[in-house]
Order: sequence, then C-alpha cells, then structure tokens
Amino acid sequence: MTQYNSTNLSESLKVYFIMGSMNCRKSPEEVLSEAIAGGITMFQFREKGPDALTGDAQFELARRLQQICRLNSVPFIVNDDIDLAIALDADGIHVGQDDEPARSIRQQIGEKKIVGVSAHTLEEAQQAMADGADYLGIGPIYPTTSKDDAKEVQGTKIIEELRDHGLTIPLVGIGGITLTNATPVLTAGADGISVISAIAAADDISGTVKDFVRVVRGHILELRRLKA
Ligand code: IFP
Ligand code: MG
Repeated sequence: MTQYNSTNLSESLKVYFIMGSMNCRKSPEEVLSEAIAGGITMFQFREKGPDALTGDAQFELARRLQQICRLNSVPFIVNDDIDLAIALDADGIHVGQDDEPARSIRQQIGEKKIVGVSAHTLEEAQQAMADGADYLGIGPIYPTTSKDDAKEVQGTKIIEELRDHGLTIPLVGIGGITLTNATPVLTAGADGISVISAIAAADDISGTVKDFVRVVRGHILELRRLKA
C-alpha cells in the first residue's frame, strides 16, 4: 500500500465496514466480497466476543479477508491486535481506550501504517492525536447492539464539538448508523461513517452498501452546492 495522508485517508473513511465472523449470517468471505462489490472504502477485521474465532482459525480467516481486500485495493485494518496486524503486514490497526496505548502501537507498527483510535471526549481525541493517531472513531453516535462494552450514546454533538475546537484530523462516526440517520453524522463534521450491523446483517449487502455510498456522496455534493 502507498503512503497515507489525511486526504486519501478521508476518502478511505467514507464507508468504513467493520466485521468479524460473529456479525455474519453467511461466510465472512462472502459478506466482505459483497460489501466490496457495493463500494466500501475501508475494512476493519474485528473478531471479538464469546463466539469469536481464536488462534490459527482467526489468523487464517484474517488472511483470507486481507487477500480479498488486497485484490480490490481496499485498505485492511486489524482491530486491537498488534501482533496480528504486524504478522499480516496489515495496512493499519484500530485501538480503543482500553487497549494498548496508541503511542506504543505507533512505535511498534511504524510511521507508514494507519493507526485509528476510538475517542469519546475532546481530551481523548487530543491525546490520541498527540500519540500519533491518523484518524479517530467517534461514538457510539446512536444506540448499538454490535458492541456489548459500548459506552454511553453520544449523539452527533461530540463531532461538532471536536470540529468547533479546530480538530481537523480525519474521523468517522460509529454506532447504530443506518441509511436514515447517517446524514446528520456527516453534517456534524465526520469524514465518513463506520458500519457493522446495518451492512453485515443486511439481506442485500451490496445493495445496502451502494445506498450508504449514495448517502455519503450525496452529502458531499450538497456541501459543494452550498459553497458555490
Ligand atoms: N471506531 C472504529 C472505527 N472502530 C472500532 N472498532 C471502534 C470505534 C470501537 F470505525 F474504526 F473508527
Ligand atoms: Mg478495542
């Protein structure tokens, strides 16, 4: 993968799909392939929870999903697991506030990889940036069932607050985002949206992703129209 900068990272964050085997009603390879066919711009492998694969099975699944991403030039990000990210030579890693600190993650993975950090307050966002984060995941914006350890619902205000404080780092909103509530997340200042269930559990995965892409592109066109 080429060097990342905030412009192409902002592009990659537009429709950022996250999943693991436990989020899928059919094989994760099929789910990812259909999501890519619909136009996702980045993928995060997040194999977590009581039914998650571990050990070799997890590694092999991650490798197969990474290969699918590579063939389609979709950046492949590993959730949380620095050893897995390094072993796979993944494009990047995403860490939460309870995981290994971002500064240590950055030191281990090097300058060329993408480091994403979950943040829930202005202070956490500023700390993540000081620690070398490339992008932030802000949420949960809306109520979600995908994470059992999710923090209190934030709404879109937190994103406005970060932008009002002059933070220009690329960021996505995450948590309970659907086709009907995505636009306010973008209006608040997010570069893109991150989605698990609304894509992974959809009957028509590629069609649903296409609709998300349309919503995000529609917002960009609207911004351009307002500026003109
Ligand atoms: N945000 C994100 C992302 N990923 C996570 N796994 C998370 C919060 C808890 F969308 F990548 F920013
Ligand atoms: Mg985590």
